[in-house]
Amino acid sequence: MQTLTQVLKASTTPSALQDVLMTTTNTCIDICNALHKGSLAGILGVAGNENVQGEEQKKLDIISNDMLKTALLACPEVRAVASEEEDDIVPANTAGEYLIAFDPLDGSSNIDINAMVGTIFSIYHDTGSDAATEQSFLKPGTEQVAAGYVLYGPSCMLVLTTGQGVQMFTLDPEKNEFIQTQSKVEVPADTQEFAINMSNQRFWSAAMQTYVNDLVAGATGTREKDFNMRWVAAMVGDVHRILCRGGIFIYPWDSKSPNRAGKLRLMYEANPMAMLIEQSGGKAHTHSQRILDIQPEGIHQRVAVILGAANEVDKCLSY
Ligand code: FBP
Repeated sequence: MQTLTQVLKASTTPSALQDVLMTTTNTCIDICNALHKGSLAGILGVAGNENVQGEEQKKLDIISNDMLKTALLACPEVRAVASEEEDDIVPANTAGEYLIAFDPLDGSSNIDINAMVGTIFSIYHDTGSDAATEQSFLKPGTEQVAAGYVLYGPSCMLVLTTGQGVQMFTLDPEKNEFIQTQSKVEVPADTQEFAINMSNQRFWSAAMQTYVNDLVAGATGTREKDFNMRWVAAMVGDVHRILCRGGIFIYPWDSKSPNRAGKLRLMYEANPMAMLIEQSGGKAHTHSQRILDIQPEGIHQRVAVILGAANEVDKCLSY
């Protein structure tokens, strides 16, 4: 079985991008080892302040953010970083060619209950003689040159695309290296499993309520087949299940969210997951457009997300 380094070396991925990917994934291995210590290292619980999203930050949100920021700013190929936990972009090496946007710890509400969390990243190519600015990052998701996540679960896994399909790697804790465990990931076009936070139902559009009611009605309703439901409360966990066995994941806009934008972040969550899903044969949309076609207006923009099995996404959008 090949290591991540060997897989990248054998690929057409530019060596500078390989360096950015190795810096990111090696730092995720350090985050994984920190997570395993949990309360023994006093890293659980809240940090006592809010991030730019208006959310209470967990200590591990800040620890993982600082670990990634420090490593990436020291990487000569990195031009700038943007993080869900940072108010503004952080310029790095002007001569660098890559911008990286990341969610250092997705699924923060799962940290203190020892449930699945992850790190999500999205990389763009960008050059210029001046330092990068927020404007440099406002590129549609179609321009991503790489995207992935590291899932901190029973085993630590990396799921990665550089635009030639999706591969999965599992961390060998003895060697502290990611080993390729799946070379071609495919999402079945149809499914009988959906993921949505049902407690928000009364705030959804009438169309979304009807769509989900028809799923729940199952074989007794218009869908004529039963559906199962799952909700990990960490997008990285729900998307991983879909890449492993199919399904549909929905975080719709709801009347709770300002200007009906949905909860999830375009740059740090929706775009990288959309690239992984599409590279695995699935689809990823908001209520009205393909996520990867969205022209971002700001680095902390939120969007609605409907992704997974291609035919089921089409079915949902038909409502
Ligand atoms: P962060 O933890 O990075 O803020 O991500 C948001 C998130 O936790 C997603 O991972 C997950 O899909 C969703 O929010 C869960 O939302 P809810 O708390 O409504 O179930």
